[in-house]
Amino acid sequence: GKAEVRTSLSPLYEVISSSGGPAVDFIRSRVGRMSERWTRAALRMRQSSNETFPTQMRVLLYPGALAGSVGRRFEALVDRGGPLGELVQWADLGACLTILGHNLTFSTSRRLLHSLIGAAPGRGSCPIQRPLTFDLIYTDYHGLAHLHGAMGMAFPHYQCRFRILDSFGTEPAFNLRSYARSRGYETLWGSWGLQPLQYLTMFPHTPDNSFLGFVSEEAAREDSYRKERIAVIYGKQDYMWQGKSEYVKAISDEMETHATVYQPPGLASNLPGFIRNHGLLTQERFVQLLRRAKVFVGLGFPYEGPAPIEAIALGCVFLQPRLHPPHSADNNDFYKGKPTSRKVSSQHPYAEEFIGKPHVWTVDVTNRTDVREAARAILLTQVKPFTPPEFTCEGMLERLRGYIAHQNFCSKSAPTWPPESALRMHLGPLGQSCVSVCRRSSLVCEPALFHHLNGPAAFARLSIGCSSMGREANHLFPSYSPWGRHCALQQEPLLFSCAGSDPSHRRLCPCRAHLPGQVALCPDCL
Ligand code: U2F
Repeated sequence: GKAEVRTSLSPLYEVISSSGGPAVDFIRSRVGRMSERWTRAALRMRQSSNETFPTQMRVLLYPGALAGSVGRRFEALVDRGGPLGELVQWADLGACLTILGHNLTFSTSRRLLHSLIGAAPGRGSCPIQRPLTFDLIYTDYHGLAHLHGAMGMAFPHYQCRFRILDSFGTEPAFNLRSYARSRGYETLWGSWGLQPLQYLTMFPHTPDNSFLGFVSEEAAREDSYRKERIAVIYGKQDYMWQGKSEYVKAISDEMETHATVYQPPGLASNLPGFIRNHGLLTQERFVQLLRRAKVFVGLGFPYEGPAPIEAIALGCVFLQPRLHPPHSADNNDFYKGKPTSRKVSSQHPYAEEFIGKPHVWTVDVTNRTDVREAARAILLTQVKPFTPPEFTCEGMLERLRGYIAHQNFCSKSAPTWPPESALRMHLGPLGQSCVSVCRRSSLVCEPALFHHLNGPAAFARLSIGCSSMGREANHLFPSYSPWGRHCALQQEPLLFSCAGSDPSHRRLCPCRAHLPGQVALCPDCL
């Protein structure tokens, strides 16, 4: 069948209502709260697009983090200040796919997963693999292991249909098991050997992965002038406040300070007396609080969550700690074991780099004077609500529709999207990754274009005289090494990497332009 844009989310309610638990409750209530916005976006999409309908996909949504024993632990934390960012994404992904007209199945049960995709009991000890009835399976790293268990031998055959929700991203060097093992990139989560673009991130971290994102809040017209002298501290659990009392005090000297920290029943609060704690709020009431607030104050953790984007969308200024030296898997327990070498220079690098002032202030929070001055200056500035286009319903619909139409990881040939005409080739300076090389020219690194510059012709086009030319599996290639004028090509397509950098290599980078406020898509590529 054809995938026709829907203007109602009721097919989604039907598939998610069957399973229970606080996590699914959160997803359901978020979908309900935002359904009008999705409907409006769908109506606009119907009006504006005159293109032919794409094929309707049979899609399985399987959030593995909510299944089995991991799921029970996750569920127990939902109402106690545990992570909700992943649930935000699952809710929005479900809504987006429903609007785009696809056919959804949703499950958080391992048993159901087995009956949906597992091998049927065959004769004797030999199970029979049934053909997979889903075109696409969205899951996460936990779910990947469950799929592996359920599919057995058929797993490699079908893995090209998987899409992995992976908040912080997976860089190519960590993704290919043999390479990771021999080069010291082996981690707890990586090493599944999927195509790096099959991993979907919460923010546009490294373009080696596909940016999925979520949908932020929408400001009402009156939000920008309804502001009170209120700060809301970002931190749902006690431990996030540790070592931050000076910082919080400096802010509360300037304005009324609120919090939404989970308070276990019967236990005395550890929060300072001047904090007005609401306890953990429903998302609806949390958003109402942000509408009144002038400042949203980051404590340093959680990293890279949705809440700052929501706060900025509701007209708050986000005040956050600079992390110096930057946090990464090398020096930080949270990032340890995550398949990325990314260095995080503040609590929310996306907010810092892609949004910035006047909406985002990144300060040294150990410096009381800096904090006080920032707080005072913020109180004196008028700031309008701001939502990057890529975090609206329209933005997410456009992006996901593009991915579903054009990303095909089951084809054996090199990717054809985006087209070669989008390629802007750059030779970076020593030590820089293609992520930063392209960004410096206001472009974005596009891993699907690497294969066009992985040959001697590319070096010639840049007028580089190579004294020697080699081919090797190395996540820094293609690149040029000025010592000995050595040119190196990539042998293993899975190792094409935007993120890779090294002091002795000049990377050859496939950059492309992007739509304003939508890094995932290039102009003329849809
Ligand atoms: C991130 O997870 P978090 O859940 O900690 O991210 P937040 O930005 O704190 O908030 C997620 C949602 O929780 C909502 C709020 C956000 O959409 O509207 N909320 C709420 O409903 N009630 C409240 O009182 C306060 C907030 C990230 F998303 C994960 O990927 C990471 O694992 C985690 C750790 O870094 O951080």
